[in-house]
Amino acid sequence: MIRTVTTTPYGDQKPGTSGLRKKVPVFQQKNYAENFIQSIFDALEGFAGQTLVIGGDGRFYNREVIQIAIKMAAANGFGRVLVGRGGILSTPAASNVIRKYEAFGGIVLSASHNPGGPTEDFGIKYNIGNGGPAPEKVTDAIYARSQVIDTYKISDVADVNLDAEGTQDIDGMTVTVIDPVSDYATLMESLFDFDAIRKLIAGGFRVVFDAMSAVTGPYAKEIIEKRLGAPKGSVMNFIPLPDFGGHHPDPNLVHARALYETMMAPDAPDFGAASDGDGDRNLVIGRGIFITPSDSLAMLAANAHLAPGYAKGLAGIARSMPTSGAADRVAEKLGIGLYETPTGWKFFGNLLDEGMATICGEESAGTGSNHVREKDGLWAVLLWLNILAVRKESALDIAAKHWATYGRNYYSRHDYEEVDSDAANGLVAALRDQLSTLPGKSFGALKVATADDFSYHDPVDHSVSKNQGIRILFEGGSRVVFRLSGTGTSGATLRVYIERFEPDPTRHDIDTQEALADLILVADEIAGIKTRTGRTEPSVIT
Ligand code: VG1
Ligand code: CO
Repeated sequence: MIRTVTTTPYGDQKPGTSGLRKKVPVFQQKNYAENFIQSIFDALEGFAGQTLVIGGDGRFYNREVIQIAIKMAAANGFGRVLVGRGGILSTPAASNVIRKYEAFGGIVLSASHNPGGPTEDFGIKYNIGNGGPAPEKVTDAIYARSQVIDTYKISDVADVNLDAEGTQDIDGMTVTVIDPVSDYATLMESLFDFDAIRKLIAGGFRVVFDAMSAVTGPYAKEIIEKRLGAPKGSVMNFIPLPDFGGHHPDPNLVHARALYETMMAPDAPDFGAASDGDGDRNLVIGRGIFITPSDSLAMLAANAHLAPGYAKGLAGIARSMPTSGAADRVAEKLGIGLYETPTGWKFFGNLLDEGMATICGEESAGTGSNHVREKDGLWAVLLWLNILAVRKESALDIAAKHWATYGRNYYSRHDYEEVDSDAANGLVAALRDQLSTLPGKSFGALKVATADDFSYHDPVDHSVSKNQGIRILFEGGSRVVFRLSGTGTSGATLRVYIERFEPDPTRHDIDTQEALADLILVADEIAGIKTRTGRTEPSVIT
């Protein structure tokens, strides 16, 4: 039986960089999740009788919202729901399922790398039929609807059994519980030379993967241990836990410190990797070398043709604006297009759909390709393994040769988390005020060439996205970028991105923070970070 429930709007349901993210208690407010899900459906047209994919990263409150979403999909007239067993689907796996089964779209429940638990973070994101995050036009419509919503529709039925694969019927809609892993594993096998990687591993190459008690555990177990033959134990923390074991499932040098230490030890394995809460980010560390995500994008693009799925070469490379220019040099050498988009995977969708870009990446540990429409953590790890298997060189050697060929983009991001929102907004406003007067000014040896607030003109649908980050570019190619996070759930997070290009191979082994020291000081001088936020140092340096 379908019930129409009266409700009142919540003022704060504006999706950010990647969907709506809030603390669990916010989502637990009466009708909060229902309002947002109904707003999604109300913003869409033409889904009657169509398929909706539903899945999440398994965090606290995942199962409850999955039940709500299924019952609301039935009440709103979808014909079929595909849901991952246990309510699990990694973000890239959800994207694949949407594409493979030609679904109308999907609802992905995740707050990604943010911690989980009763007082931690939760999130809801809508993906469109190409498998990618809804573009701004759609998220704007969802938000607008959420501000006036007065009813939602839900089926009054018992909970669906999420733990048994198979098909059930609710109010005329079919619900099929699917294996969350197999379609994804099949896709990976179609892209990479599993035989070559198997041989590499059988020959004694040691790989470790830290699933961080998050969603990639079952995927990595199946692919890395079962299909590629890595010894049991190669995949660590492989059981998805609702609170990620109390950790941040954020694959960076702070939260995956243990993996980093392991990879820097004298008896380190050959290759280490980790993924985040929802499986779309990756951390890649070779023995004795951390590869920054920006460098990883460039190195993967330069070598992708060594994997069967990319043997024909790349059509183009896309990167988010704050991501380093390392990939630009690869695109230039390959003679292919390089596209610079705002932060957030949703901006890559059109470029991938149009065949303009094949590989995309963000400095925040996201890399992916046209195989799905999300960034994909395990995909990046497998592409690295495929390249290592073909080149038969260490990651360290591959990186050193890459820098010798293209030059090195020293790069770091400094995050100031949970700063006062007014202070953060004031800082950005003050930067904007300086944009016209900065060019030509000198700070020590650094002279500002240009300064602007990044605006993106989508070459496919011609939409314009303004205010996507303040860029200060110096003569010689160094730059600092400032923007506020759109994924945080308390206060504001200021991100400062710092980059310097070094063509000289004799200067490619400097410590990154040291190589960027003068720019870090100038960033503070221009933005007044310390005085405005009251912070003496960043909360996280990646
Ligand atoms: C961050 C990253 C961005 C990424 C987004 C979603 O956004 O900077 O590159 O696309 O998270 O990734 P922001 O607005 O906080 O800087 V995930 O893995 O959290 O879905
Ligand atoms: Co993520």
